[in-house]
Amino acid sequence: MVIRYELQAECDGARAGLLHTPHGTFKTPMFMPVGTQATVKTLTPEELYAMGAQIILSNTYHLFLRPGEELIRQAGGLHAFMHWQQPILTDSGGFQVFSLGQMRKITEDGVTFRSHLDGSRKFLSPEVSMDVQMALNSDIAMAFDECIPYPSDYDYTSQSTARTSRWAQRCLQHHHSPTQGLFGIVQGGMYKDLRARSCAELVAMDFDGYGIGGLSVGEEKSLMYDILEYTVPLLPKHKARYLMGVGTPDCLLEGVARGVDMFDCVYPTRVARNGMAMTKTGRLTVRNAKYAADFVPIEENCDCYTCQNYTRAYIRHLFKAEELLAYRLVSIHNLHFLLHFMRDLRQSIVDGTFREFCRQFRRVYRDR
Ligand code: PRF
Ligand code: ZN
Repeated sequence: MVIRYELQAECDGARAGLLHTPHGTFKTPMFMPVGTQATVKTLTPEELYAMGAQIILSNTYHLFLRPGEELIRQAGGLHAFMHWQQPILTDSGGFQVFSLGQMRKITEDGVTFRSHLDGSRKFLSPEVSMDVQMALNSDIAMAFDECIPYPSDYDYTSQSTARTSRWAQRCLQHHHSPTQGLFGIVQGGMYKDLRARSCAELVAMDFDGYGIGGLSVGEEKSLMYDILEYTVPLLPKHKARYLMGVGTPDCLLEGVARGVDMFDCVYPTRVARNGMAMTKTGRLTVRNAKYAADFVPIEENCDCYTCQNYTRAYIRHLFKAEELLAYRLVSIHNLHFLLHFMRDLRQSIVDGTFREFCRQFRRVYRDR
């Protein structure tokens, strides 16, 4: 088996484990920084590694359109191409084609769409997605799915979820790589019976792990938590569960509390480039005028490179002047913050103090 999940500790529904991959082992629960274009924006792999990143995510959709998977195959795969020798997970394109592709048309066969780069006609299907991901040679490939928009009616959700299961079967049939695992993706929208059917069908196919898709698509957080709480227990205990596209501290904590092992999100790096820093008490908009003469770090007691060396006043100045260092400094802080947050979460599971950790977090963290 290429991918193996090892459960180490459980505490109040949360679990700590290890995920073994061809490029090494990482600790779960884990947050995966997003490197859409084969780079985590503004950061070098050395910097990522130093702040505790153990696995990153990249995107089939983007690399398929540019520079093309054949070029990356020629480079020796994605790890060599981007100079990151730790594990990589690639998303299948089944989300980006729906959020970025233009004039898309879904059939049983796959999705025809126009490239958001040059408008040219493209086609993605379970087979194409597997071929691209095998060429990239990521450690974990994701099945090609449809991420259903929210809200969607029962009938559409039912049809789409059934098709995602058929696509998952085709992915499994087409996938053949001794150096890459394959995760299925559960869909089913906000309907519990469809979630249950999706889980049953995918679990029967025996994937190496399971993505939980179709959440964090605009629904209320309470609804997401409810669907998640219903879905996770339907997945096998001895395989990893990955909540796709989730990355705010409160959602990470609630996901971990419900038994999720992996997460990814552009949130920490995207908001960083808008001048927003993540802290234990919530977000801090370092661009704000009130920080103009605030000569303290973004967050006291943060041992990231940014907080060790720069003040809010200086970083605000960089944003105002549109200096490139601004984006780097806040990206460094935000990823450091989130990766260390996950590390502390994990430790509390191992120590049996997860409930205390949650209570403490909920007391100080403000969403806005
Ligand atoms: N499917 C895939 N990627 C995703 C999602 C999904 O449903 C989501 C949903 N939040 C994020 N990324 N393939
Ligand atoms: Zn910091």
